[in-house]
Amino acid sequence: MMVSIRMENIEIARVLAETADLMEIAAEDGFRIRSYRNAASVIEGLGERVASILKDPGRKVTDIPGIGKGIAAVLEELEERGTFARRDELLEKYPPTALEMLHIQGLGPKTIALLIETFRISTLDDLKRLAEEQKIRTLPRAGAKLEEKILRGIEQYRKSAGRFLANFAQQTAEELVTFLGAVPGVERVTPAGSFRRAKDTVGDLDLLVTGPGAEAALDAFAGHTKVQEVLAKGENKASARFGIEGIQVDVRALAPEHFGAALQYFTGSKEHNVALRQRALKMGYTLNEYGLSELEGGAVVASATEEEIYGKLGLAWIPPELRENQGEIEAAEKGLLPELLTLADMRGDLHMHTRESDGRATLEEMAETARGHGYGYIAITDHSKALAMANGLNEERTIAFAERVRGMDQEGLGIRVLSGIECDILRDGRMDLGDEALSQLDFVVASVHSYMNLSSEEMTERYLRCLENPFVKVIGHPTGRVLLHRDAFVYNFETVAAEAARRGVAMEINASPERLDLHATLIRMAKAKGCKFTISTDAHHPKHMANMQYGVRMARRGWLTRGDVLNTLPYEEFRSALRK
Ligand code: DGT
Ligand code: CA
Ligand code: CA
Ligand code: ZN
Repeated sequence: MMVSIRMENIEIARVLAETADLMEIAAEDGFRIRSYRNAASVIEGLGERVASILKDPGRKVTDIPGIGKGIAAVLEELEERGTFARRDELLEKYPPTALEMLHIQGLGPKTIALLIETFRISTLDDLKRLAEEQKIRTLPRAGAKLEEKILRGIEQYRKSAGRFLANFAQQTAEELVTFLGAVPGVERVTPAGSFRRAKDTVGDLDLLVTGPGAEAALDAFAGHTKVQEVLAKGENKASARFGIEGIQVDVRALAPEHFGAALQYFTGSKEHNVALRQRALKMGYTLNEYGLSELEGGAVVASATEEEIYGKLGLAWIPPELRENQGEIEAAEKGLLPELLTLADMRGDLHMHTRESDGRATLEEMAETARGHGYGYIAITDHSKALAMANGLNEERTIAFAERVRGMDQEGLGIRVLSGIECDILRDGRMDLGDEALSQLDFVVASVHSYMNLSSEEMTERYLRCLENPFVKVIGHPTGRVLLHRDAFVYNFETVAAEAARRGVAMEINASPERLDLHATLIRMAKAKGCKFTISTDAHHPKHMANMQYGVRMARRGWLTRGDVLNTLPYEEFRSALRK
């Protein structure tokens, strides 16, 4: 018999996913690449070890859905020697940095292959130097633009490496809450940290476990099949890298009497906690993860719930989204915390795409899903013609499609459907569609999708000019940021927000987890300038409508109440609240 390596599923999944990335750089067949990625995700979630199935003569790995003959051969080879021929060949040809390079915005697999083959680079620093020394522009079809893009991309990548989007964190948190909750004797599993504060991205996940089974939960976690590497394990805490993506998860076991103090402490933010501790000291207390105690004598005065702790400090309980030391403690002291809006307040979704442009579903399917979310209305906002890549609509198609939307609205489907458009704002601030077409629509979202690197002056002018168009109701994803990939546009947001408020144009909070745009700071700034908001998902598929929760949480981080957000209103009131 052969010696066997007995790799864990998670290692196998990671190797397969990595190989798929390398195959992409090597420009291999897309179908094969997908089969590797698919196999990786199937194996990552498999309840049973691949190694055991391989060992059992009565069974075949090809019986696992998603595993074909090709992958089966790879799995056998992996089991025998921990790697396989195709992967070895790829690794010989491309340095490990190639995998990192795939994460750099603006660098496609083809360019990466060309760069590696031409310059034999092996690190990101090599690549950076090449771009700085302006050597990349000598490549076919490359130019100074690509060098700039690479430099920006590397900076962005280094800044965001090791952070994860909120929806990914949510998925992982839900999976682990279920898993740990099923350990006998576990009473409660509660996410804390930046995830609980609803930050747009999280560095790691922090989970708190209570109950007599809490310590056993740490063992179960460390032994979870999707754990890549246990980083630390003690009586009270286990940390590990989890899943193919390797997100760090910290699990802490607590006694129930400390739960409130621990939840408060590990929810953070650090800045909020520092301010709260100073307040405690001034009042003659100390505050740590075990409780709030008297400085003299050490008697514990509160520790089981957050409410008691905030209460003893003379404060109303502060929603986690506000805990950034941005005035929330003062507001809690004076009883001036806002009554934050909730997901249940939302009555419509006002930014979505259908097959008419680059969406994946029909008008009818989108409306049907929206009804399932309990909404009273939606706006259909496909792209305008400047986005040719997205099959954007010209004037003629806009008018014809609006006709179809109106027809549908009149069918009485139990949901009102507004005819709309996401109209591009051209470089000079004019709208991509003429007034005649725009005037026939119920709802115009104006968005920037091009010339994103204008000077601050030009970009500010561009937005101000766009606001002059009387048909514009909302500014879509107002800063253009793409989380972990692209920074916000640089312009004078305060000036634009003030002008939008003056003209009755609302600011969008784009709920897509890749954008979350506006973010909290700018939401508060816009609100201070008098702006109203919409929260919309920018759905390109019915399932994206479920992303509303992320937009609402961002709005909460921006201190918004129901009254600040137009699409919390019932249909008629909403229509009359829109810019005239
Ligand atoms: P992340 O993970 O980078 O997205 O951000 P957080 O806020 O989840 O940070 P993390 O995971 O390092 O710690 C979770 C919370 O625990 C943090 O928000 C506050 C608290 N904490 C952790 N370490 C310290 C510390 O050294 N001092 C204070 N005051 N609080 C801490
Ligand atoms: Ca964290
Ligand atoms: Ca942590
Ligand atoms: Zn857009």
